[in-house]
Amino acid sequence: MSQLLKIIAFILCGIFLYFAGYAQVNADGTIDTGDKFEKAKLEYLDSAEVVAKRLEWWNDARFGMFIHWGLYAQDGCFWKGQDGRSEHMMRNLQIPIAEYEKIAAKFNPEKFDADEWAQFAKDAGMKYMVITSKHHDGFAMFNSPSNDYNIVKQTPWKRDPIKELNEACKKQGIKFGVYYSLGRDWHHPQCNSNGGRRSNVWDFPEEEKKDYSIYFKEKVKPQITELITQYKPAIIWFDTPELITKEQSSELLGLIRKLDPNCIVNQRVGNKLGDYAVREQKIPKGGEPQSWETCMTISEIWGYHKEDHAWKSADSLVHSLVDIASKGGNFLLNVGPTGEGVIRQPSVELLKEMGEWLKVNGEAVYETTSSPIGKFDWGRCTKKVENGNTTLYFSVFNWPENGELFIPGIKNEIKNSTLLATGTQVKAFATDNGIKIELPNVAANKLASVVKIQVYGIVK
Ligand code: FHN
Repeated sequence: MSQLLKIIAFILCGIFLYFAGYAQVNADGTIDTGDKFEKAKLEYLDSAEVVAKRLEWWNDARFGMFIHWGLYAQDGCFWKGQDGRSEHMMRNLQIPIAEYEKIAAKFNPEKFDADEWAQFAKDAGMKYMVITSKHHDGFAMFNSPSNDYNIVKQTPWKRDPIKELNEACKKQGIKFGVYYSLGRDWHHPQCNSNGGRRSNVWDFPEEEKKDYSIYFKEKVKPQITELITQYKPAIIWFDTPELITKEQSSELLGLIRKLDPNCIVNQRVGNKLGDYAVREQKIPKGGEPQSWETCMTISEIWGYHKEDHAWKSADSLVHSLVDIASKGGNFLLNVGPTGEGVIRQPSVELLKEMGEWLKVNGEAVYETTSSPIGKFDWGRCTKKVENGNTTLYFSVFNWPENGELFIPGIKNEIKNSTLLATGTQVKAFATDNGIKIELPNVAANKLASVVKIQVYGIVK
């Protein structure tokens, strides 16, 4: 099939999948399954109590740092002057393995400072970190004795950033996790995918002869064992499970549970298994039937692309964090460090602004549960129950001009009502069908201001 026909077929396929609601065509041209396949409720291999216990700290944490870092960052997703569009550069430009490996020979991120990255996460108010230990290009960003295609063996830098970040996060009291691309590996000859659409078919064109179980045995299981035994991560964040069978997903989960029963595994271990659901680049309309997390880029592209300046705003990021928390989810916000090992300044500033907001208002996010009364066009509600009484946090995005808020459906007796940022009292009184709150003229914070209402009893 000529190259042009291939491109037309790819576009038509993307349009079909897009309008079928089964996929989104991303800015970088990749087609992801999006959330459609992940809507199903998770099946657990453990009891619900065991899963809940494992997720306790994670559900309290609410906010984490995602990091996409790899060889594609060397020249900002460009290769020989060609735009690779994203961390999918190797596939987007069909770069032969022999050529792509040459990038490793030059990869020397001398400005990398694990303590600095962990400090950025800490200052942002993030409670955990998840970094790509191996993305789709198959290159291990950690010391992998089972596979020489790794950062210690192949680069002049010869350091293990996963080890260094794990130690730096411990010093900051931040939980450390690793991302692992499960069903896409463009370095291993046996890693196949649906119709080859997401495989390396340029070095290994005979897709039908590939046997995923060989890749699974030779690379996946040894590297997951290394990641757990070498770094004891709090989370293994699998991605793109593709063709993995239910038996393989179960086997992998069993291996992880055996090595570390406390290690949290996301649902992209495949086949509806895992401890929590993943939503990508989007926030669900309502609550989810299980623990869940939205992962999102801070700009447009996951990996560092040197022309990606589409930074999100601090208020939209804070609103997303609160919106997600109000629906009982976690926010995993991604940065893409450069080939020199630098997290770009606009990301640092946005993280700092979020951290400053959380320093004052974090009580309305951390250790909260979802809103018992839905959402409002002016903001969101999160909840805490302590000693049989309820605290509701109303994060106001749009400060009402008339200086009033009305909260329908709450009949509980009011114990106290304050502005979280200052502790100053606000007038709140019960009406026949809810609570009326009188606010000062000026919002306490330009990003979002929180009104804290404590009532007697439980608000369901
Ligand atoms: O293809 C990957 C993509 O590069 C990125 O890693 C995201 C992050 O969740 N996961 C896949 C797209 O769904």
